[in-house]
Amino acid sequence: MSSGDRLRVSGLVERPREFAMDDLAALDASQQIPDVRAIDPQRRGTAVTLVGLMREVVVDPAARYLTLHAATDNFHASIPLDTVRERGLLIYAMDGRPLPTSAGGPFRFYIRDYLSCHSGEIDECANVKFVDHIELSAEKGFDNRPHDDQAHAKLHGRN
Ligand SMILES: Nc1nc2c(c(=O)[nH]1)N[C@H]1C(S)=C(S)[C@@H](COP(=O)(O)O)O[C@H]1N2
Ligand SMILES: [Mo]
Repeated sequence: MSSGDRLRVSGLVERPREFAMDDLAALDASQQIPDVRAIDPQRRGTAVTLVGLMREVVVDPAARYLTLHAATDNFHASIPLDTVRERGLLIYAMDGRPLPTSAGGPFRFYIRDYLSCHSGEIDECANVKFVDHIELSAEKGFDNRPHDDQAHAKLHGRN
């Protein structure tokens, strides 16, 4: 995974760029969540807020959707920006090291207070693991989240 250690942010932004773990760690302390257990006791890792990340790229006001791409397993979710702007986090490290694949690393999206699977646009399924690219757009982007229990079971062998 040569590009797997960087997260690209592109689309309707003034300053498209790539972020390595260190770039995210260098973002303002006010946007850091040193230990996500403070938000969800079941999760581990260090996160930066979506607000902090979006500030770096300067989002175009015309952007209405945020699409999370995981090329590794071809999983994609496109969600209305307004609904996640204040609730989205990007988990990017664990114990000062890159977030392991077993935890969805190197970059994992996480929505505070997410809804249960396929119950809405910002459900648990939108907590995309192995995110390598975040794209901002005016229209809804590509999304292949499972739509129902059957598709979900097929994907995960559960639920
Ligand atoms: N890259 C990627 N991210 C993904 C998935 C996936 O298959 N691939 N599954 C999604 C779904 S359907 C759910 S419910 C959650 C499960 O997160 P967990 O494995 O941490 O419980 O991850 C989401 N993120
Ligand atoms: Mo899911």
